[in-house]
Order: sequence, then C-alpha cells, then structure tokens
Amino acid sequence: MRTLVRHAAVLLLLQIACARAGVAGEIVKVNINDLAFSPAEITITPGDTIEWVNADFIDHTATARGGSWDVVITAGKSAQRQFNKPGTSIYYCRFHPSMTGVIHVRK
Ligand SMILES: [Cu+2]
Repeated sequence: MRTLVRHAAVLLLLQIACARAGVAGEIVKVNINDLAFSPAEITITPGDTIEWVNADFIDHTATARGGSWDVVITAGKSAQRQFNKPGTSIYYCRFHPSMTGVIHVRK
C-alpha cells in the first residue's frame, strides 16, 4: 500500500513538472517571402518563441520599433526570439523598412 502511495506521488510530481515545461511555450513560425512577413500580424502566448523563416535570397531583420530587440535573419536561414512580456511589438526590417509586422503577446 505504501509503495502505491509513493508511486502516485511520483506520478503527480511528474505531471506538475510536465505542466511547468509547457509554460516554456511553443515555436510559432513567421515566413519571409518576397520582402514580406507572413503572417504580418500574429498573436502568441507569453513564453512562445517566434521563428522567422527567410525564404528570400537576401538577408532581413526583425527589428522592434524603438530598437528594444533586433534579430538578423540571413538569406535562406531562420532565427528565433522568445517573447515573455505581454504587449504589442511593431517591428520592421532595417534593410527594407517597408517590411513591417506586429506581434501581440497575450496577457
Ligand atoms: Cu529585409
């Protein structure tokens, strides 16, 4: 009987650990194609990571207006950034300022 209780306790701890790991978030992809972010506007959960996938043959950046963050996405490669704080970020490409995107991080 005691071993059963112990097993139940271990299972419960494992479940809590897995639930915590889930808080680390998901990877959400934003494609870059023909000088445009797609989707240009996206809503994510705190702890999620945006992965920009650059399918163009030229380098791009995802740069926050105001410059609080900056990610360089080399031609044909991808790059990531995690977002933890709720709020809205408007970003653009430093090399092609007409490329813009919006990230909403839910509360
Ligand atoms: Cu660009």
